[in-house]
Amino acid sequence: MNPTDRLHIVKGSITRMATEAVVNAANNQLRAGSGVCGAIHSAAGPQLAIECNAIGWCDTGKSVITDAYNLPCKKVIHTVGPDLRPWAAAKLTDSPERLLASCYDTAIDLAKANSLKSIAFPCISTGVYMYPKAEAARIAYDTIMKRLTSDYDGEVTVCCFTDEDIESYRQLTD
Ligand code: AR6
Repeated sequence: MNPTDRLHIVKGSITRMATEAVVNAANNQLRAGSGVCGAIHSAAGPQLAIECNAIGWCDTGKSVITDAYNLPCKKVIHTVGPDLRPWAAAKLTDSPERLLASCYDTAIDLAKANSLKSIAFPCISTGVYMYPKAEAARIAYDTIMKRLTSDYDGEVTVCCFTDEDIESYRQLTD
């Protein structure tokens, strides 16, 4: 199948995705928060927080993998997007663009390393972390397409939650 046919843009909740891996928009401490993270933790059940606490930390732009517990997927890949809220953005160690691209890259790296043939991403950093949605969609799309055309032979789903997110991806794929 050609790479563009292996990218799917859908609207819905990430907790319903039956892909082998689902990506969580996490924080550095891997604590259950709001948004995607809150939805994933409540659908997975309390054991997910126990495993996340044992890992304890993930750098911004990096990813870690856990079991999925009560979720329909096999594994959850937790990635920490750049936080663009003014007090946090000043502390970033690299450009927001490179850090956001690295979230998608490191999550796909883990999917590959664990032989996971399908992965669903939410729109990382575009909620609490305030990354502008259109710009985040362009970075996500470019990074995912690069991997689909080079070394990842699985399927990638971008799971949009809002009409604005879907619109951002439509403009890129039309
Ligand atoms: N399924 C898919 N997408 C969703 C869902 C859902 N159930 N719920 C919200 N979104 P956010 P971030 C969309 O804030 O910006 C948390 O507290 C939402 O519309 O979840 O990376 C973490 O613990 C938005 O487009 O993640 C961190 O502290 C996108 O998901 C922090 O927020 C991302 O919004 C991470 O912030």
